Amino acid sequence: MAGSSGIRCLLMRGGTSKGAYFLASDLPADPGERDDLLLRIMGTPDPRQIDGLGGAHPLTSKVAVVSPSADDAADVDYLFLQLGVDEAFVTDRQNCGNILAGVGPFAVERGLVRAGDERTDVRIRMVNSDSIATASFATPGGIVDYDGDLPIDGVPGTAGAIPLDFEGTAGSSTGALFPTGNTRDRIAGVEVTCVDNGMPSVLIRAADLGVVGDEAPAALEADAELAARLAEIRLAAAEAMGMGDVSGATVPKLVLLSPPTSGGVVSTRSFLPVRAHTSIGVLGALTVGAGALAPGSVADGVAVLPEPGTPFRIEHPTGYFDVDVALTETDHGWDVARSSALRTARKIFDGTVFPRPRR
Ligand code: NQM
Repeated sequence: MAGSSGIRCLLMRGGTSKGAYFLASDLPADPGERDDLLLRIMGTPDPRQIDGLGGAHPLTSKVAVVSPSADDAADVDYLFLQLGVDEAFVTDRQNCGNILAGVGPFAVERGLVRAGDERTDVRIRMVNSDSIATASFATPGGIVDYDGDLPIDGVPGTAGAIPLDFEGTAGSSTGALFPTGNTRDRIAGVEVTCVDNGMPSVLIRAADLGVVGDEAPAALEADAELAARLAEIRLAAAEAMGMGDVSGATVPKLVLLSPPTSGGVVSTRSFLPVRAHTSIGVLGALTVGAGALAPGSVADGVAVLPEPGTPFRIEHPTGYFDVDVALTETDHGWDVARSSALRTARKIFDGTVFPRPRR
């Protein structure tokens, strides 16, 4: 149990992110106590997170809390928690498809799911959005094998493929794929597409904000004028998406779109929402994919659409993200017919973590 005696923890790279994975039963049941403990484990608040596990970036200040599921449709429940780096917050208001990639292997490592002889499918209820994802990974002889030959951009080398299939991602945080009821709106003086295929996001043409869209994440982060404009658009767009006042929240995300330069459908620069993403999130990419496919969105004239029904690539600062997204038109507008992506994960460390003492 929690305390200065240490807590059982598995550190894992999930996709292009890194996080601490815990069994819910190893953490305090009270959310306030749990969050206080996690902040002390990660070394938050501190820009360097020098006294904890965090890696000084939102993409490496993440936590997965995993437990057996009471839902017949799932094997395990996965609660994702995003921690601040220099600010002391813990939020369950967003999901994370990168950290999701490690949840199935973690469930096997901890004995929550019995592995098959070759591969294992784990049905995961994503508690944050109350939707289901199925992850499949290699378990030769009943042991998780993280190795393999799949490269993913943003991670050096290769690892074993973990296909992720999502159900019910459309509107998972806002209630609708296009939460304003439109595929394009004019908000705070700029055209945007507000879309939520698992990650509520505001898509904006980079050119409309005076940038090219091929800048390095650090250069975009350093642009104070751009940051102020993005913050203004985000607050106004979130109101229009029914999300209320999102000051201090990590959603909705912002994504700048520009024409593809190397064979993808569209080029992206995403914001988390203040720090710039070094690649793109999983649900983030599936959300951009859904937005780009919708007729009339701000991607019109920017994106080069794929053959209908075929998987496609979203370009990001460190390469590509391959997604398989298809939309279907219903009586009440656009819905998502298919959402899946390929990731990898790697167990880095399994042991006992010692939280910084309370001050
Ligand atoms: O969109 C970062 C990440 C993410 C989220 C963020 C993610 C997703 O890359 O599914 O994976 O947008 O906060 O880890």
